[in-house]
Amino acid sequence: MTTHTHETAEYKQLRQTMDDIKSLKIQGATNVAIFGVEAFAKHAETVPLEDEELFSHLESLVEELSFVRVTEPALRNGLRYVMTGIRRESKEAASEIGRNYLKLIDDAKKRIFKIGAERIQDGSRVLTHCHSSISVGIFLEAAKQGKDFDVINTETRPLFQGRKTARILAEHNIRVTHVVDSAMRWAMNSFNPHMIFLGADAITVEGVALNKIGSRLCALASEEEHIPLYICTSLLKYDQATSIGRLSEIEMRSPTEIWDKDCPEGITVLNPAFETIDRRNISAYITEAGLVPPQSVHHTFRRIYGKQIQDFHQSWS
Ligand code: RUB
Repeated sequence: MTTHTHETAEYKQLRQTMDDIKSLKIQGATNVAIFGVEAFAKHAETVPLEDEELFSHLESLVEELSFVRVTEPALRNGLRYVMTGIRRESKEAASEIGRNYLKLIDDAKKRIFKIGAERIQDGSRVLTHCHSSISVGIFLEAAKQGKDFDVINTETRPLFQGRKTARILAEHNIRVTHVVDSAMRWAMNSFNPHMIFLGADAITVEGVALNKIGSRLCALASEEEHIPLYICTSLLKYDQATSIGRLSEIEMRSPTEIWDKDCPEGITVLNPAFETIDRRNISAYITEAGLVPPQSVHHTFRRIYGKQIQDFHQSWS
């Protein structure tokens, strides 16, 4: 009996992963990349197709998966990495190639946690927004090193990802103060945090970061209160398409996440998921390559990953 492309367990798992990314069961740019690349690579290895049929099937899946959440270049870079690897080697090597990308992410995370933790001292107070696994990883590393500090975090409407951050910190005995998003500037003024740590979903060629809605307000308030703001992220989130002039897209999510059943007729509810943080407001990126100023992100990305991740310029021309 012939197995069809859509019947394998790996294909079903890939579809499930896409649903979980869309619904935010898998949340945060790093996890989106990890789970997306893993499921794609396993499917690529087992799909019962060869040659042209194989590549056209995989390319269409790359297109679909890349835009399940539009503001996620770490996933797109990972899919590009796997496709390049398959073309160079064979589809039989796909899972291993996928694991190599996950290792890049994992190595980057470990380095960022250590480098970021250097910034935290006894008595430090840090403000964060939303749930960034990278920012949280830095806090946990600093706590592991025995540093005594506290964190202020926002609840992050409409889906309350900030509660996840607060829960994890509390579970690790890190003092955390939780406020509503609109109290962000009030919290800066009242508690004088020494610095702000935000994650990133995407980084553009100009060194602009894209992160959860509210991040730009946070950056503007940090300017008013003179608080340094760091973006804690792997350079794998660099959006290569921005270097040929494309704009990084901002995902619009369903209005029902904000106001569902009892929303009266005649009201337009908008739910942008992310916004840009001007590079002017970014003191530095805390990355696997160390602290990187916004204007150096593009060159640092190419220096570190240029050989491993197919250059966007090549694939585009
Ligand atoms: C999460 C968010 C996070 C970044 C970075 O948005 O904006 O700050 O994704 O996360 P969402 P990480 O909840 O819509 O996915 O540091 O884990 O990569």
